[in-house]
Amino acid sequence: MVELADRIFATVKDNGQRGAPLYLRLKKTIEDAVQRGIIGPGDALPSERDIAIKADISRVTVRKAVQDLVKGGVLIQRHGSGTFVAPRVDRVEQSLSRLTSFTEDMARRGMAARSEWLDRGIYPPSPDEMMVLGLSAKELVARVSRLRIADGTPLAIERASLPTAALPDPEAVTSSLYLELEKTGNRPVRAVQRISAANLGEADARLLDVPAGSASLRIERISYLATGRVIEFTRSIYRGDAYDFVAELRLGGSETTGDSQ
Ligand code: 16G
Repeated sequence: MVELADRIFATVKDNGQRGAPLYLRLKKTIEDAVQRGIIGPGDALPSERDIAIKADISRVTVRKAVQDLVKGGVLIQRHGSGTFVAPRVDRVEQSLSRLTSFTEDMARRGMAARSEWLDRGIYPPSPDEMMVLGLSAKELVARVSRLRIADGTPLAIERASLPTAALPDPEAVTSSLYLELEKTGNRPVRAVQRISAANLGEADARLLDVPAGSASLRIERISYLATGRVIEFTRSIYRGDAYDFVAELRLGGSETTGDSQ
């Protein structure tokens, strides 16, 4: 940080903002450095006195800039230990992939989402549920199964299983499962999906209002909390004629974005 600070702060008087008050120029210099990753979350800033010397400005000016940045959440001050670049919050929003709910997906398309209940309750877990959700045979699982309908058209059958710790009362779910999870801080922040093709059996075809044997997409979603705990294991069947999944791919990085339409 020592050499960096020298470089950053030496530019304060000359950072293309001639005429602006010095404290604003210092503020901008620090903001730019954070934005470009020159200084990152948790990095300590030099003392007020050091900044003043390096930037050749008064300590009062430094204090004003730093206080503004603390108010704006860019920096944090810890008593006795100094000033630091604030930790990044909302990591999820910075990610390229979008983890949205059915209700949100439909709202984005201007469609009204509703559900018909197929089942909801607390049950002993199946072997699959035990494995994926990390439950023991003595624990119970919350199940929420719905026919998902958009603007009157049945689009999907979704069978969600969750640990009862996350959803103690499946009856509490009204329009949106994710909304209910959000209320208790249990909305997932990451998910892995497996998509495969299948032909619809009689019962599922009847629910989705298509002929038996029609094409469908089978989707398994395993969702995680920020802590890494699995929070949702959902098996869905989407109508093949009414739903496309679009994935954006990028060269070189490890991140791809998945989006459903
Ligand atoms: C999506 C998810 C499903 C999740 C649901 C919550 C897929 C394939 N599945 O449909 O796992 O449970 O959203 O939606 O995208 P809700 O909050 O509207 O109930």
